[in-house]
Amino acid sequence: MKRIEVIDSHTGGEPTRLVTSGFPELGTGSMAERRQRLASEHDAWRAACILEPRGSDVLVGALLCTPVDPQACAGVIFFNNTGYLGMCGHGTIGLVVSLAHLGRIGPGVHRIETPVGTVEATLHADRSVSVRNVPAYRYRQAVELEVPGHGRVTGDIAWGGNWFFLIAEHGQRIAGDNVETLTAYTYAVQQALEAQGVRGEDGGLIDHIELFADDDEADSRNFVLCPGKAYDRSPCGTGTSAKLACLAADGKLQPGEVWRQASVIGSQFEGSFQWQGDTIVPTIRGRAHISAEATLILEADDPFAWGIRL
Ligand code: PYC
Repeated sequence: MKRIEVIDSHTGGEPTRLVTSGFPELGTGSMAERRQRLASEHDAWRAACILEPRGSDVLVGALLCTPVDPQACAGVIFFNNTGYLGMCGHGTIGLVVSLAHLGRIGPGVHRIETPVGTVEATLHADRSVSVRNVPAYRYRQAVELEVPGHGRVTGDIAWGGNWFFLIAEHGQRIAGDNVETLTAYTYAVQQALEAQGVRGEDGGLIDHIELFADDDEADSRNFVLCPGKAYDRSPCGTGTSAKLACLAADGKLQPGEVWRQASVIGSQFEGSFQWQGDTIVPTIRGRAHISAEATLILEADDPFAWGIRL
């Protein structure tokens, strides 16, 4: 029998499962190197933790690691139902609140190492968390794409810690009672990007699709399709970072100005940025809540101990 200790939280409705112990040892390399080792040698542990029957498509995993730099409070590797993420904004907010719940950190500024760089998280006195993300930028503007069944779609490609295709003109209704249609539409866009070889600057797969609409209570409402086909219940920290990069590039938001981004279920993040050369440094602020402290158990004779893989 194997045991994995986890803390579950949700950030604006989007769940994070923080693994505090039980995964195999990954060595002392950078988070990018350890992510590579986890993916190539121990991927079954990701599946056991995230896939049914213990997890679900919506869940994002966060493996807590000892950081390389002793000044950092933690290292983290994010993963989901299909693989691994670069950064994860809602997951970082969940991580910080979980570490505070465990009594490992208090209010203040904390450095966290991720596979795509170090981020700085501030736990505020009111328990909200701001994350100073890795630099974000718009790579291509107004990219035209032929999407089977939907015709021509135009969007921007931007990096916010993951690669995003951001679409403003989509003709879709962004509402909680329309997520099946939104999922089908954004999945068709994601498939078209992949089929037509449209990628991020480093050749990275554009695996997050983001749609925007006006919102009565925020500056914008979004729908974000994540890799693995689940939609983000939160406004998506890396997606909001990518949005800020596009707003900055268009001169529609000034440094330090606050942008309120709502999700399709109505939860909100506040975002702002500072210029750093041609890129921006986004800061995303939101709240997370603890939902469980648990031990996952993998029984030796359980045929689905390592997850249901269809
Ligand atoms: O908040 O950055 C985020 C995120 C990425 C995937 C799901 N959430």
